[in-house]
Amino acid sequence: FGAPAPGTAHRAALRRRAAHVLAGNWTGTSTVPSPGLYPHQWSWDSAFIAIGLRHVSPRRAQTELETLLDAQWGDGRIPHIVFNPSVPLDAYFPSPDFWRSSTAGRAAGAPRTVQTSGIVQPPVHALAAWLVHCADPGLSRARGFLTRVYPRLAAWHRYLLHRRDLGGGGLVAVVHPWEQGMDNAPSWDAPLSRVAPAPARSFRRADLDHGAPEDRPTDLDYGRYVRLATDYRDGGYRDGGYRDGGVRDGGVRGSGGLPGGYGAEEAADGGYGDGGEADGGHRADRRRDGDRREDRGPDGDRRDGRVRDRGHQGALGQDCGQDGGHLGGRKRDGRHAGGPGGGGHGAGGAEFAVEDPAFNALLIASEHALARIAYELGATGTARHARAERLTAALVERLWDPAEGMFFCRDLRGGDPDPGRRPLTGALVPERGVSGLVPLLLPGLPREVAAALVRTLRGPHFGLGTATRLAPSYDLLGEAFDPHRYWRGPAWFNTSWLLERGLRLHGDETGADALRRAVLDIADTSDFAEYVDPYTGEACGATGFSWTAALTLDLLH
Ligand code: 9WN
Repeated sequence: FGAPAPGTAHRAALRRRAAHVLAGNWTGTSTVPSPGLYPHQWSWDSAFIAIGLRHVSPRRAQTELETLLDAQWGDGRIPHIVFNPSVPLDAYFPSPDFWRSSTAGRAAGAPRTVQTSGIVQPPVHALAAWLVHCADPGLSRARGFLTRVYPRLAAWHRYLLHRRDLGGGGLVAVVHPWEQGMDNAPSWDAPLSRVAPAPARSFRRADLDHGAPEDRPTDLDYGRYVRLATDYRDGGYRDGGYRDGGVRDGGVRGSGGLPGGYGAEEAADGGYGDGGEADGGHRADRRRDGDRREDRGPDGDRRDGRVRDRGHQGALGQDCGQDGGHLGGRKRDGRHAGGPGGGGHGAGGAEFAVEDPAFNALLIASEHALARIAYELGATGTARHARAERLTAALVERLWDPAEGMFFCRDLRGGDPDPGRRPLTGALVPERGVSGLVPLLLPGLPREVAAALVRTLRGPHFGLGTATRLAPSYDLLGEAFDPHRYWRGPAWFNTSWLLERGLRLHGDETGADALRRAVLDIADTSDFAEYVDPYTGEACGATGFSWTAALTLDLLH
């Protein structure tokens, strides 16, 4: 199963081809995941893309993230799609006229001119911003890149931690499978089964113009996706937790007084974390008007100046090279400290509310990155590292199953004898998905948890290095396993990249090197496929897929 390491000439050719894919998918301000299937900007795609693009053009990588952040909502959410107005409405479903962000999302502070979706995707952005900074710190400082993105990223994390802690245990819940990014993973089957599907005739699936039906989610899945998104939209994109007081509460603007000590910690980390300002729309409008000042952040000159004054001191202790680009405060062994913050409240109105291991692990990795960024900007960052460690403890407490040696999704509306009870405790969903292995990228995992994850990755359910070339998205032995259907078995390059980092972080250099070689080999032979058969590496879905090309570039470095 081991792929040979590519020679120098081969690596250079692969690098050129990957850069060529990204150049072809670049629109001038961001990169589309795939011109035919996904012709707009996607949130977590852009984060992965920026991580690779930084090796080709740090400037473009910064722009990629800035374009996305320009579409941030006033309540802090980063929408999962930013629509390109020059693309015909029927090129992708659901289109802007479905989401109606500027009207339905007005109370939540949706931008007035840029059209977006109203749901989110995994928070890989602070991690990406830090890695992009590290690619060219001089350029980054000269452009005030971190100074400008830091408040927006802080507002994004605050949105998730305040408005989306629907289970009251400190973790973030997704309210739609598209939010977690692994759309039709079998873990969603049970929670989705309670959702009445929208009639198939009420929408047209543009994805089937580009993808084989047997590689894509089913019509029944789509009916349920549409129903959930419609209900969320018709509720004004309001979130259900009791911390959700609307745009005008302390959620974005203020930083104090909320459960879990989030505000106090932000203050300790420099106090410039309130950058959402509930004016995502104004920012987007300004940008359209050509008033995008490269040298000034959305928070005005006062804060900008203050941060600049202290700007470069931070590089002394938490530089880009520390712990090989990993982002933890420190690698831990032994038991985790502290408990999850937050008081009890229910899943509000959300019909679908699931705590997912990968989504939360990426938030934690990004919180560590935000600590690094805060430090670079002159704060200590220690409170953010501490919060990341508390979130890691909550992740283990709520989603870890020691008998199975992996993390599972918690369906907040599942298995509860009394659906009216608050807080909802829900139940773990007994489906093994690759999402449950992604927390391996966390530095603060208890040692025995990391070791068990590596065993599970190599064991019969995922077979990495024994049965499979890349880890499948779902249990090889699971009833729903299908090696070609999207997130129900195929291997994906973003999850492989995350697992490669995790193996390396936890000391399995040999395993990480082998996985890296396999990713490079299969990206090459599959022509940068969207996803592949985990056994054979055969291409599925689109080719010339942006994050595949971008993460290839990163692994070539
Ligand atoms: C819905 C863009 C996105 C990825 C997701 C992937 C797929 C969209 C779709 O494509 O989802 O967001 O239409 O299927 O599942 O992870 O971000 O590449």
